[in-house]
Parts: sequence; structure tokens; C-alpha cells
Amino acid sequence: MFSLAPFCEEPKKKAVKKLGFLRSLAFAVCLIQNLSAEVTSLDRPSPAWLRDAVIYQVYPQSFCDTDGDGIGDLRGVIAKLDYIKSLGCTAIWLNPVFDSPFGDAGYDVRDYKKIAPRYGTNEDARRLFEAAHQRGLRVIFDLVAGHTSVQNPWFMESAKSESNVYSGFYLWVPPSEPGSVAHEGSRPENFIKNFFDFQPALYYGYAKPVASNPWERSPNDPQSLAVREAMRDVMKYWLDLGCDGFRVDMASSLIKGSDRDGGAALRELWSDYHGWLNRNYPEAVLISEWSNPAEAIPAGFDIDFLIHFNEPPYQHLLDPWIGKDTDPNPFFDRDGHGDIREFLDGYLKLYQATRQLGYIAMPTGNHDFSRPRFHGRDENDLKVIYTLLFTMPGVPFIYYGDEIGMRYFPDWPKKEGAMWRGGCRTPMQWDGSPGAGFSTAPVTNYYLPLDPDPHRPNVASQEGEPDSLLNFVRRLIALRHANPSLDNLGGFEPLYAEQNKFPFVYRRTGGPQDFIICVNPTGTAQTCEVKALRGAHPVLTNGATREGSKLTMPPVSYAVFDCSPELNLSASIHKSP
Ligand SMILES: [Ca+2]
Repeated sequence: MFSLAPFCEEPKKKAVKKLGFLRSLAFAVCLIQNLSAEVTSLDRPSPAWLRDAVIYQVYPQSFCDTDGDGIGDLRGVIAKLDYIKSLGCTAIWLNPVFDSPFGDAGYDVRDYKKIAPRYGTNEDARRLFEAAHQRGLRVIFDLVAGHTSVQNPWFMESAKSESNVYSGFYLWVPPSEPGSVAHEGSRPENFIKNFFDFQPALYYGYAKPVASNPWERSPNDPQSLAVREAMRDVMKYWLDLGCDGFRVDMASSLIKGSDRDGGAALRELWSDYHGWLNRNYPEAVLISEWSNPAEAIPAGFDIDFLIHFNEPPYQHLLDPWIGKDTDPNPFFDRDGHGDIREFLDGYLKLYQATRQLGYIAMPTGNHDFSRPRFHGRDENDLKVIYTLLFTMPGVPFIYYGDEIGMRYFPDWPKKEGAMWRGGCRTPMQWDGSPGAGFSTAPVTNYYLPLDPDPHRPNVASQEGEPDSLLNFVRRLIALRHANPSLDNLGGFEPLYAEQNKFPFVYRRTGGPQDFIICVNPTGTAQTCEVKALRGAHPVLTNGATREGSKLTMPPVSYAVFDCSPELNLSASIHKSP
């Protein structure tokens, strides 16, 4: 699911522009102070495994089909666990796999405790947990906590005029209320939806209920608490079967009228769940789709995605539409109109506010917006992008197929409510065969059409190429795992980040070796002076050089330097052509 706009909508751009211009450079410079110190431990309980976590997102219907129906399934995920492990990933997150009419690709849940038959059975889920754990991998499910399908039995009972245990599970209002939705039940009121008309919002309560609106009730009302407990029961069911935590869809939507109390009731709700998890399932992770870490992480989430809506830093890195009018283009753009400060100033504020409590995640992509392989970018551009994404603090996420450079298609079939999103949900490209190894079904029966390019990237061919994008991603993740400075809590310090200038250079600190990372996404050579580079040695680069403290970077280039005083060169030197 998603909250506001994709990487391509007008209202968001205006908000982004306003925020960008209001940001103060001086303020950001102040924030940089003290950020280079690593965080040795978080200020509250958090799963220890997150410190070194790298998470792979599986879009289940498009990943691997084992029974020939053209739709991926849980047995397909099990079959590919060794591949996911080979990337250096430590966990997987699956988009919803619950029983659903699939009006919104599974974000319309009919039964929270049943695996959708097209994906398999609950026993297949148990086998997936077990097979993953045998390999040291964790499995995170997608908790669609804010709404259900109109076909969910909770809703069908709630829509009856006779009072029953589910009567208060949804937000029922007079039919005259703007935006309310009619239904087929006997109840005379309308319901409030979260997105599509078939997605009624679960009713966890209103912040500061207004007496003149009799349908508004407190989050502490027994009916609100009954919904809270029902969702806790869903979590408990899957955790007891072996699940390792949840990514929560539209996590900020649960309390209605949340702006009235500054988010206090929403924080109370998620802090309640987080505390319960810590006491009963201390290794379970809670991840939010919120895109405002400064709100989500203090509220109780271990990780918040910084993505395509709300807070804009991530959009300034990758969003190919961000600069079409008056704003700069994204930083990762060959034409060099991007501005790293548009990313960095916002990022530093969020990082400073949350680094003692949890983790920011900036994924390679996801199921709601364009993949990085778009906007004319090729594998060389992606190597520069990934050099940054896999060496920043926080938890890295790989969206399936981004590790081989799968493409985004803006005009793809709008399958199951996909809208613009079908083009980032195409079948995984496992090999060079006509069906790309995704399924034995005729390609015309695939969930969505394959990338039609006969030379589309695939796993099998990249496995055998030492300098393929796939092996580059493995190398970056291995470097991250091997060095505490590069892990998810290591220190972060910008060294060269000038407005409208390139490259971007920063240092990671906190382990035995410091690292300096340099990225030049532009189509022209760039140079800069970085004192800290003096004496540093390149660990990973496609041509950047250093003389004294002068860095010279060819077009579209990356470099990771080891700047520790004592250096063991034997283990880690690699230069790509
Ligand atoms: Ca299948």
C-alpha cells in the first residue's frame, strides 16, 4: 500500500519544494557535529540482529512460481532462499500473503490467519520460516493493520444492523459525511475507507474525540481496544508459527484525527505494541511504512522507511520527476542538476533525531514506485547509487530484481489495483530463457508481462560475470558486514557536500577502520579537496584517484577508501574496469 503519491504526482512536488527552500544550511552544519561518533547501543530495547541486517523484499506473486500457474508462491521463495542468502542478506520481507480478493494485490485482507491459496498454505509458511531459520535468515510479514477487505468476516459482521462483537471494528458515519462509502450490509450508516472503496478502515479510535460527532470515540474506549487486541492476536498467531516481525502498512493511519493531539494517541498505540513485542518476542522487528522517521521511530518502530512520500530526502536522491519544473533534478542524474544538500539537510535532521532509538531504511526501490533502473540509468549508474545506499547508516533493503538492474515500466498493465505500480512488479528474471525462469507457465499467463527486451538482465548470466551488478552488490554488502564502521549503527560524517556541486564524500566511523565513500553520479569528471583522504587507500572504485588530499573522479564513478592508519591490503582490494 502507499500513503500519498507515487514518484510522479504534482501536489507532492509543491510540498517538497517548499520544504527544500526552507531548509537552513547553517542548521545542518550544526547537526553534523557529533554524528561521526558511532552509536554503541540504542537507548531502548531493540532486536540485536538489526545492527548488521540487510533485508531483501520479495514481491511474492512475481518472484518464483513452482506450480506453473504464472503466480509466484511460498514454495518458490523457499527455493530461492540460498540465492537471497548469497547476496549477504540476513532477512526477507514479503508483501502480504494473506487470503484476499486481491483488489489491491493483497493489501485488502479477507483472512489475516490464512495464507492465500495462490501462495500456498499455512504449512508452507511454517516451512518457509523453518527453512529460512536453518540458513540464518529471518522472515518478516506485511501487516495490513489499518484496513481490511469488505469481504473480511469482521467487516461483514460489522455491516449488519444487529449489534454484535464486530459492530465497533470499523468507523461508521452518517451517509451524509463527505468521503464515506456505502455498502451492501443492512447497517444504515456508511463506512470510512483508507484508500480504495473496498478497503474499510479499522477503527482504533479518534484523537481527542469531538462531542458533536457522535461516531468519534477514544482510543481507550473498550471497542477501540478490542480492535487493538484483535490485531495483536494476528501478530501473535504468526510470531508463534515462526515469523520474525512485521512491516506495517500505512502505519500512521491507525488513529484518526491524529493532528489534533500532535500524534500522542498514535504514539501510545505503537509504543504499546512495541513494548508487548519486546517483552514477549524480543527478537521480533517492527518496521513502518511512514516515511517520517522522526515520528515513527520514537513511536515504537525499530525501522522506518524513508521513501516516496512525506519527508522528502529520499526523493531528492532518486525521484526522476522531482526536478521537472523549478526544483533541482535528483542527485542521481547524469545531467548534474541535482543538489546533495536537498537530500542531506533533511536526512541529517531525521538521522540526528532517531539514531539513538532505531534505524532509517532507504531501500533500492519498492512495490509502490519506480525502480532505480529508470530515467535513462544503466548498470553503471546503479553501481554509483548502490555504493551510497549500501554504505549509509541504517538498514539497507533490496527490492527483488534491483540487484540485477531490472527495469521500471511506467505504462504497464494495471493489475490488481496497480495503477502506475505494475511496472515495478514484473516477474523476476532468473535466467536467459524465454520465460526468464520465473515459471513453467506460458509467458502469456504470467502475473504481469516480463521485460520484453531479449537482453534483459538475469541472475544466471550475472552470476558468471565478476563485474556484474549482482556481484558488485555482493561485494558492497560483504564489505559492510566485515567492517563495523560500515554497519547500521556506525558513525556518519559528511566531508564534501556542497550545494549544487559534485562529488558527495562522507566518512563512516566507529570500527577499527574508517571508510570514506565518494560518489559522482554526473556525466562529467569532478574533483575536490578532502583533507581526510590524505593517505587513504582505495578499496573499491571504477577509476577514482587520489593525490594528497585531491580527489579526481571520472564520470559516473564511485570509490570507497580505507583511511585507517594500518592497512591490510591483501583482503579487500578490488578495482573494476
Ligand atoms: Ca504459483
